[in-house]
Amino acid sequence: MIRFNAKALASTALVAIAVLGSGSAASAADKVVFRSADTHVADYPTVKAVEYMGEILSKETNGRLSIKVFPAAQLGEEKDTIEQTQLGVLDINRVSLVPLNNIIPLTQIPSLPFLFKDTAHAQRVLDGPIGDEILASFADKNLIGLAFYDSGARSFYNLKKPINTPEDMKGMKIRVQQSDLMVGMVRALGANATPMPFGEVYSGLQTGAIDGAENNWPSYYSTRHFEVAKYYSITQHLIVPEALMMSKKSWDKLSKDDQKLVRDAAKKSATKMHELWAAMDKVAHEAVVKGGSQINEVNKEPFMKAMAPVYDQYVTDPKMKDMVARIRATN
Ligand code: GTR
Repeated sequence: MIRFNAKALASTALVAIAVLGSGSAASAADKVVFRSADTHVADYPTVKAVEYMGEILSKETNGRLSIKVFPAAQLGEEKDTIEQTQLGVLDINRVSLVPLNNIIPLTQIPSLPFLFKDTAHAQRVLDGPIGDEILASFADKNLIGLAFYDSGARSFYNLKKPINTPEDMKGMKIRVQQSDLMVGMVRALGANATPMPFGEVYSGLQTGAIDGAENNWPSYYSTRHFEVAKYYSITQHLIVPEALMMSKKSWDKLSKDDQKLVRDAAKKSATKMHELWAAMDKVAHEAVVKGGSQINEVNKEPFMKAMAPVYDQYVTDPKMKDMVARIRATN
């Protein structure tokens, strides 16, 4: 968090620029610029949505509160920025829910394969009490869960051949996000799971360190992975949202009123994200088709069956079992 005072002004170029350009609505001493991280490039919907949240905050406080987003993993890969957020070095962070799996147990639930019927079902669950419970559990780990963002569905892609059945994946080296659950999920298919930061996947594919990975259309497209790994097989095994969160240290410095403003602005940005996501999903899908990706539909049943054991392996806690049952019972 950058708080504007004489000492900070003397030492930070960013502060000086912000004050010069800020107008006179809020006095320099009151201003707070939240630093926020994102692994995605500047025009990706997640980055735009957090910037939109900043615009709302700035408008509602006459420029007293605002957000500066650092895109393209400038501040590090998700595993590192999560730690920085816990420590209060970063104020806000937008990450996938998956790299939180090893830290916050309940984040594993929406990260389970084939749990949600479709993205609309996921949205209904996450916008309701179950979503609130998951976000509230962030506080045990020095984080404040603010909102979920759309992230479509993740499918496998690789540079060797179309995947039609789990057997096609036997022995393939598949990159996964840094989470034990993801390692278990890919191993259940008989493939070799390689946990790796997002930013290393492109070169991993190029050098053959990995044969494939899994992601939604926008990420497959924006990273240019589609140029190297041409075979995209629509398994849609994961419908896992993004998480928008704040450092508890930064949160605790805010007044109750400002905390409410931040929470409300985050929720509004999630609504904005629906629009941004729908548009980008379409653009990305069309672009990879045009770019020569070989896309195939798959029968999901054998994948569901092969991945089912991860539920017994990872959902052992009664609270988690209960949540899975409640999600399945949600229409
Ligand atoms: C994307 C997600 C990123 C990152 C990435 C990955 O879908 O938006 O935050 O987690 O996946 O696979 O690492």
